[in-house]
Amino acid sequence: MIINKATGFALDAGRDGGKYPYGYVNPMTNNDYHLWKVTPNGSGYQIVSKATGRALDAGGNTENPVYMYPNPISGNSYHQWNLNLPGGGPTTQTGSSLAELDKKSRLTIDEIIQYRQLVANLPSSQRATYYRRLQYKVPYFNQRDNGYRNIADSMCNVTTLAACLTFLGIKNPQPSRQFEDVLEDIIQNYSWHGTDTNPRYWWKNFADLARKEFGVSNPGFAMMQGFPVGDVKFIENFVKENWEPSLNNGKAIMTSVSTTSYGHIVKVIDIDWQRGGIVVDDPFGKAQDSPGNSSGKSNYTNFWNTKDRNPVNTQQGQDEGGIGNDNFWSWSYCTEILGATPYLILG
Ligand SMILES: [Ca+2]
Ligand SMILES: [Ca+2]
Repeated sequence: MIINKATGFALDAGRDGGKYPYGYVNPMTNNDYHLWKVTPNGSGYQIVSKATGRALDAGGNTENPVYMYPNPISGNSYHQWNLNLPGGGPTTQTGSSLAELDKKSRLTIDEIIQYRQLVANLPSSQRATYYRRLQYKVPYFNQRDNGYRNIADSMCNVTTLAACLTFLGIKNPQPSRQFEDVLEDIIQNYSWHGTDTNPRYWWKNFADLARKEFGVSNPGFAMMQGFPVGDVKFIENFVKENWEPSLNNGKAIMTSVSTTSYGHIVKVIDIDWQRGGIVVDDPFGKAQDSPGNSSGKSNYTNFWNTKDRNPVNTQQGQDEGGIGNDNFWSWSYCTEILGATPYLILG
């Protein structure tokens, strides 16, 4: 954006159907008329509107007003602007392009931030594809290797929250420690209610923590209604109406599941209509997608992450080893482990 120092207004490319620029009172990063592409042009820079593709033109030498020329012309001095900016003006872009980042199977936190910025600049119709792909590029978070090893098996909550925040491009404020251990410290300052017995078991705290500590917007947690086991149509409709639009918009989803007697929390990363089910990052291990689950049965026997992984201070952006990454759960299994369960959409 190009914002005037005196007025605080944004240079907007949209007056008279895009023929003239003007100052808009409220700069908006999601308004393409306020976004400009600045690229070298001869000894200066051309300044092109993202919304219209028109070039800022100085108007000639007959006191014509500055206006928007239909197309940028290389070498046209009326399209060349010298930018008197702090630090000497824009440099050529140092980051990677979206195509380069998209080739990588895993992204660091800085790359995730950059990826999301590049996707946000795409036309809205193109964003969903990339947001859905980004879900698979975010590192895997394992709760059983946490620094707080003695409570690690109760840390699906903060571990999944760390994974969700990382997907949203939120940096770990203490990079020398695992993000989930840092979140554990933070959440212990929150209170809880009812039978939850610890702040990390209280769903409201996940929503509040994300908002207050990291500025992540969310509507608060919601409850999925109960439904009969085996009602595949119900879960398909629920996912289609409630979760898939959020994934398409680049949001993160954490949900409670009854894969263990005391309940568990995973990150929903994809809806796979071809195979018929959802894909999750499960911080505990690889729950077996097999029928006959009940809230009293664990489907992890022999498929949990080991606890002997060293408590390395995993840098955000590195996979923590484990077998719960990108795990597929069929619709029929979903009907056994979802229902009357809380979930939270972040971002
Ligand atoms: Ca961990
Ligand atoms: Ca994953």
